Amino acid sequence: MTDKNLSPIEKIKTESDGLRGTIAESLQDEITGAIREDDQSLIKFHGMYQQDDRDRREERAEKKLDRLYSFMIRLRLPGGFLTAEQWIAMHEIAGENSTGVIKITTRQTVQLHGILKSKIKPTIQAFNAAKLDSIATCGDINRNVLCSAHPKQSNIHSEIFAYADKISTLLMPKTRAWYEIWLDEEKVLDKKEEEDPLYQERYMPRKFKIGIAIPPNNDVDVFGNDIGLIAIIENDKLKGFNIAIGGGLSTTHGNPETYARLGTVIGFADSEEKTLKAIYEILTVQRDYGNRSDRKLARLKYTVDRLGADWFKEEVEKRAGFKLEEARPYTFTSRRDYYGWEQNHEGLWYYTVFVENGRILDDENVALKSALLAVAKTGKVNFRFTANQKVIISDINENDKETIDKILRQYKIIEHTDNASPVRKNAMACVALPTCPLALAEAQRYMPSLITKIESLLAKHELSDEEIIIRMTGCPNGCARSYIAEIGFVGTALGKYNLHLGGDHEGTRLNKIYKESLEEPEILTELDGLFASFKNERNSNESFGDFTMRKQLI
Ligand code: SRM
Ligand code: SF4
Repeated sequence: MTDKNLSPIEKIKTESDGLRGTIAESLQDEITGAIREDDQSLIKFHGMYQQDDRDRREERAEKKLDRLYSFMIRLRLPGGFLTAEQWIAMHEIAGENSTGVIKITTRQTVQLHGILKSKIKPTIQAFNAAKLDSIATCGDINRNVLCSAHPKQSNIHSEIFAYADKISTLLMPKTRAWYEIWLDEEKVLDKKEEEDPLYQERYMPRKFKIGIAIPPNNDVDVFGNDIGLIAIIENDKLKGFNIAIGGGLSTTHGNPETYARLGTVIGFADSEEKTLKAIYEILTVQRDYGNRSDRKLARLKYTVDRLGADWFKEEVEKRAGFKLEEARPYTFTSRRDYYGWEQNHEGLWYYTVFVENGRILDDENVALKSALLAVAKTGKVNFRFTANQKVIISDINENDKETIDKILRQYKIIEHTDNASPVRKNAMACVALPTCPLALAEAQRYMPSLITKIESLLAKHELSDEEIIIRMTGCPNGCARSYIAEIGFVGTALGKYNLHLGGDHEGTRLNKIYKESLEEPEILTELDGLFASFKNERNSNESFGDFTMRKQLI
């Protein structure tokens, strides 16, 4: 590939002086709430996005005012774990510097929105004081590493969970830019200290995502990741991981070259050393062979399909110096969260809270944010985020369970969780409007009311107990993984959605477009008919997704 063909972001990365660019100067500029254009690409590697309030664009344009710029900051939380102390810090930071809403993402971490330029540095410094960072949570680099969240999932959950942190650490960039810019650390003078054999100066061709699943629950949607690790456990011993490559769930409307793809299992690694080495070399192969001219085709999935999964595997093995073994058998049966109280093998208690679309706030229905703060203040819990945008109050001793239960009852959290229907509990929507610049339609602001209407349809057909997985995204990028839902809504324009059908309960099948650009009345009419057929023609225990596939409705 000649330099001429490289996408403009490639030049920004290589000329950025280790991701510094002119971010420091951009921050000083008091004339605008924005930062310079090239720096907007670079701050992503620092875990931030420049955004503006899209609800207010028109009004501000009429008044000839600049857009209302602010920043979103995303934390790096491998496997989605926070201590009670960190929760309290995050609660305070959210209140002081952001919109106040703590947003759990589909990758087990937290985003704060609406942070003004002048508040970025104090926010990062406050996070750092709580031993939290936002390094590499965005940008062309390895992102937050997922791991099955529920400790009851396995007797060796903590051993497997530790891999999320190990992988995250292994794949961190070597530049000290984040520390220098946000924490005022002294500038690195000897550039050798920052030499980065993995990312070099060009970083990855595109974002890179890794998830670890602990069968039989695929709560992390492991096949939607660039690398998916499936833990193989025999007699309560971790034998190693099956490795899947090339998962990715984004498409672009009208661009047939783009597609969602589930990861391909290429083999098994039987030790920690081999697993980490294989992961590292998968990144180096993608770094060297990924498409750096067309960002739409730059994810690992396209490299794997262009060069072949067998070629890719051989190249990884050559670089790693060992061969992967044949993949071991495993079975996924679900990808749901276990709501309410659950206990793990050591007798510790866990309460999974229903959080609609991952938004933690106090609203007219429930004071979720205050409740979780009260729980954190007991100092007797940890917090774990799930890849389904929910939170688990975790690691509670038998003696402390009553105290936590009392707080949850006092704030009506138990009622709130118990009363949510199965379909609402399983649903996810991405952020979309008003902050996401790519949104074509609403998602998290609209999904709750649509679910209420879908609940009525399900009740009409006596299907209220069905665990149907419904997901919505405001554009085809797939942030709430709508392409692997049983019912997926993908925004095409304001108020319009493509309706996808046919995903399964285990996250092992992509859905397909059933009808394009439907408005709400059409969506409800379609679902009414589909639910009626499902009720009358389903096989026993058949899920809605399996039914739509068997009937070849798509
Ligand atoms: Fe995403 C871009 C939100 C998970 C695929 N995603 C964005 C941006 C940053 C918009 C932008 O580029 O300016 C959104 C910010 C909205 C906002 O205002 O907060 C955004 N993505 C999210 C989150 C917050 C959705 C949520 O409601 O939870 C998730 C944050 C995850 C995290 O903590 O790191 C989120 N994004 C995903 C996922 C799901 C996953 O990773 O399991 C996907 C599909 C899987 C995949 O990557 O293939 C996803 N986001 C994208 C893409 C398409 C990437 C591609 O391959 O083309 C974009 C657009 C881009 O990168 O150009 C995108
Ligand atoms: Fe924004 Fe689209 Fe992602 Fe939703 S799916 S958050 S609209 S980029």
